[in-house]
Amino acid sequence: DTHATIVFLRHGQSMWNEANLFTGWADVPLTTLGKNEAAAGATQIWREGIVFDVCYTSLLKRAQQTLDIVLTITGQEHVITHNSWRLNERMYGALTGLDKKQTVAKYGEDQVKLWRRSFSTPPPPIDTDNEHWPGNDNRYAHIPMEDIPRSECLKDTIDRTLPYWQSDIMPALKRGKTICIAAHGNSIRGMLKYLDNIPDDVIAGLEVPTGIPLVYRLDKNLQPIFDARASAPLRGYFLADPEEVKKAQEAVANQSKVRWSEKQE
Ligand code: DG2
Repeated sequence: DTHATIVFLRHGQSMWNEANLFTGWADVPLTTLGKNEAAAGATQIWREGIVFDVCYTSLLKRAQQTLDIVLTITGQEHVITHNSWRLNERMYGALTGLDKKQTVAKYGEDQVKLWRRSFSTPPPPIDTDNEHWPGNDNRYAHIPMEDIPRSECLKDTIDRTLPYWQSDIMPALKRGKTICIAAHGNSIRGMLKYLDNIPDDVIAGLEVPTGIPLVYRLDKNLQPIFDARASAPLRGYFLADPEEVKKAQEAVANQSKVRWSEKQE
């Protein structure tokens, strides 16, 4: 029997996804395509008949816009939303704002893969005079300066996301609520790792597709109930057919792939 339900939703295409720039904590809006991806996800949530009790999102526009679109299209504008910096994307350090393919051209494919997908190698730290340094941004003024990251690997991201999971998300799940978490590739990875006990190297390579809702039904011990539609190693299921999920996952992985024709330029 389902005691509580979680819908994870990674935001759709942002302006910087479209431009193929490392984003992290840079606050860029969705593109029109990104809004449409959110709308498609919303339609799936509505079809599945999921009604939220409470929602969670990051302090970044692209996740907030995604959640707004979902709540509007499913007719649930009144649902309370909590925002936290702990659900933000991984802080991309000195790579923030750089072109993913140009970075490959400069540092090589292996190094960039390590920065993007290793569990514990953070990108180089950002300078505190960089315009993207979050320490100068008032939306983070309530966070002790020493907690504001200068760069984060997946492990660092998970370590800052999970305290929020314990303090703010778990209580709602214990009370049997249906919740939506609209967030980012790496903050969602952290929660999935925890829920499904996924090893470090496997979670680092797991691509979270954009805009496709991922549903977890939890039993009364808050353990995921295996669903026939689940895609391993996850016990949750995507609201899309497996082919579409696979394509969306490959698209994310390939953001730093330089095509042969581009190598010749
Ligand atoms: C991407 C993820 O985050 O990058 O920060 O550039 O999905 O929030 O726009 P998003 C970014 P990768 O981890 O896939 O390199």
